[in-house]
Amino acid sequence: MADNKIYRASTTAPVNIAVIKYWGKRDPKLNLPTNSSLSVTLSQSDLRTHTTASCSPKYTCDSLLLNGSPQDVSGARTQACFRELRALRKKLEAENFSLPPLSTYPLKIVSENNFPTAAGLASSAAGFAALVRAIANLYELPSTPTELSKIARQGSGSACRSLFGGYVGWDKGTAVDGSDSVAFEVAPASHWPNMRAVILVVSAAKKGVSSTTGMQTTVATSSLFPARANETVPKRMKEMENAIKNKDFETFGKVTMRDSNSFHATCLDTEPPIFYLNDVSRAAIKIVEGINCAAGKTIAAYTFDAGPNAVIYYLEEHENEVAGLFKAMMGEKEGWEGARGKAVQANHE
Ligand code: 2P0
Repeated sequence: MADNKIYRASTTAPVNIAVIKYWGKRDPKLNLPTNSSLSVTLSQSDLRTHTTASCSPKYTCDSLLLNGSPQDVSGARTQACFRELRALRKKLEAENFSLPPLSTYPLKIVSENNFPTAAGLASSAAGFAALVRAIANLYELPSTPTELSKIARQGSGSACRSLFGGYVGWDKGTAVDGSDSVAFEVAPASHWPNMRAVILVVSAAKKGVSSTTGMQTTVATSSLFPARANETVPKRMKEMENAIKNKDFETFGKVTMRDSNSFHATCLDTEPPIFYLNDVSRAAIKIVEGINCAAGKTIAAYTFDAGPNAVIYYLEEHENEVAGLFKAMMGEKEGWEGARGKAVQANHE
């Protein structure tokens, strides 16, 4: 009898916010970066993508629905993820003839974000991580998060970091085929469980310059960029890994803020210049400086991705001085919404 079944698997993937930023590709096709990066995974109860992958001989073509809207799946990035995951499933099927030939069936992917898409909140990171893991679960692949990170990276670079919880590095690697450009766990969330993040959504609008286009232009035109990629970031990666291992917030915070500023400086140094920060973002920087000045040490650290939204890291014991103060000062200001996050272990199903 013909197989008319629908095979299905669901998963969630968290948002990650980099404290050492990925900006620049040495290979745009494979999404191989010019520098390593490091991020903190946010709580899935606050910010995450939920994805269901299904396949069936009844389906007529591959499809992807994001927040209820059909998406184009013909792009090279989505195709690369589908191709690599199907190849791994095909291998399993060749080793075990009793397995149904899922690799030959069209795929249907249904994803929902619980945060604004493409607003500088790493939606592509959680999106591709969830897509890859949902299909890997559907295909019952024995792959580790590191192995899957190589596939998710081809969907969107920062997605490789969303396959882990806690504190996550992405090694730029040196191999031309990208085989060593993978994500790795620096420390689980349980290592430093009092880390908190408050996200200040300045604008939920789609960003003006996409990360992919922006970073390509920066690599091609910025004179500051080579020093950032070759000298500044390698040194900061070591400092940041040590700060996390030692639970040294002072260093964690200082390096986070300096790296955000260095990334935005290379954006401004791009021809034509790229402006992701706005006046409200700069006001947030001033408030953090005020908080740290009043405390006499670094207890809050801002970072901004490819958009104006601020992510402020702090420790739970400074909730009132940091998140409380932000709420009091900015709560009334138009365009500001607080979304409280907590750095926790991602749920690997
Ligand atoms: C990061 N960003 O490390 C940096 C900081 C934005 C600023 O990773 O072209 O969407 O899909 O590989 O992953 C955004 O870049 O770019 C990003 P693609 P992606 O989080």
